[in-house]
Amino acid sequence: MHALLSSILSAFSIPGEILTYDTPSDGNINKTYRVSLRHNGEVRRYVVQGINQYVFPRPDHVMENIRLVTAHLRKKEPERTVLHFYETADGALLTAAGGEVWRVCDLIPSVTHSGRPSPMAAEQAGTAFGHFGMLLSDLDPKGLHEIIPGFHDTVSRYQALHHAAAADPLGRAAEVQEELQRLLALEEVACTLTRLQQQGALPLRVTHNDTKISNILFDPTGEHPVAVIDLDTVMPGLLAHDYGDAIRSAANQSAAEDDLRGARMDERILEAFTAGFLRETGTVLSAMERETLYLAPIVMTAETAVRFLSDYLMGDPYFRPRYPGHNLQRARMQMRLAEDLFARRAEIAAIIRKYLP
Ligand code: GN1
Ligand code: MG
Repeated sequence: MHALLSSILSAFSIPGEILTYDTPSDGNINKTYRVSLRHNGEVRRYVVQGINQYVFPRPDHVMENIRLVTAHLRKKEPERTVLHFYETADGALLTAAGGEVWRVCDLIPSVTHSGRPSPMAAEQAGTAFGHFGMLLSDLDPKGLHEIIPGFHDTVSRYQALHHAAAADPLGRAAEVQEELQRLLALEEVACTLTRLQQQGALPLRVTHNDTKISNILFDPTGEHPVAVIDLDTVMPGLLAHDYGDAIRSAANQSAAEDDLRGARMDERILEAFTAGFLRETGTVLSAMERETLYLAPIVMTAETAVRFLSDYLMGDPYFRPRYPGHNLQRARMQMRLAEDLFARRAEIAAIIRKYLP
């Protein structure tokens, strides 16, 4: 690995001798290495990432979107930290080595919340993701590639689950009948936002699409966001998805996506995140967006359950499992959380109303 990392770094004209490297990522998709280099007596740190080409068949499109979005963010707020990717000698943001496609960016000294954030950190996270969406609200989504077609098309995600259960290539369907039935019970409500968007009632915007709380870097105190990361899925989408996915990942009792004990909404985190998010985006939202936002946490959590369960049925081709049955466990947790969010939708709607300007 040492030699591979070295050759990647030199393709990006980054000089120095590798001191250490490790793999920090709790991501399910890309391969990530943190690398320390010494150059002229100084230590510099970088993130080297191998892009998962099963998930991202066009890494060049991923990087074009990232270039566009980071340039827009930098132009609007030059003083703020934005991910910075290196270019090869011929101006490319990617290099191929060892059968993979790689990119390199500066490592931003920071901590992430992979567990539950404090309410204060959750409010800050809401502000960070909300601010991100607000700054991008004047960027035309037509200028961006659709990186993963139908990424948050909940209707197609449900169709894929029906197909996976019918095809049942590994004979796993019998064991997940209960999960299938319970997810089916949520199908209609979970598909509401996609249907409204298809009818033209909800606007497409430039959105992040993967607003897990761990995709915000905080300063070492863990309270102040420094940067929004994981821009791979920045593309046209619904702002509601960004709100909903953050609530899914942060406002529960455990935040580990496979921990069943966490499958209950934490109303303090819901409120804190919502306050921050709506302070930034409240004035941008259309009347229909305001009215339907309360559905977003249910939609995103049910959709994530559907994706994990489909993947389990198909033999885990997409989400890297860390133990056998991991994707089923993830699906169960997300399904239960979605049920809790659905049962408590009036509570969510009331909190949103409280913070809408
Ligand atoms: C994936 O990139 P990563 O590992 O943080 C996935 C998200 C899911 C998430 C669930 C491109 O996120 O959509 O919500 O796993 N990203 C992609 O943990 O599919
Ligand atoms: Mg991601």
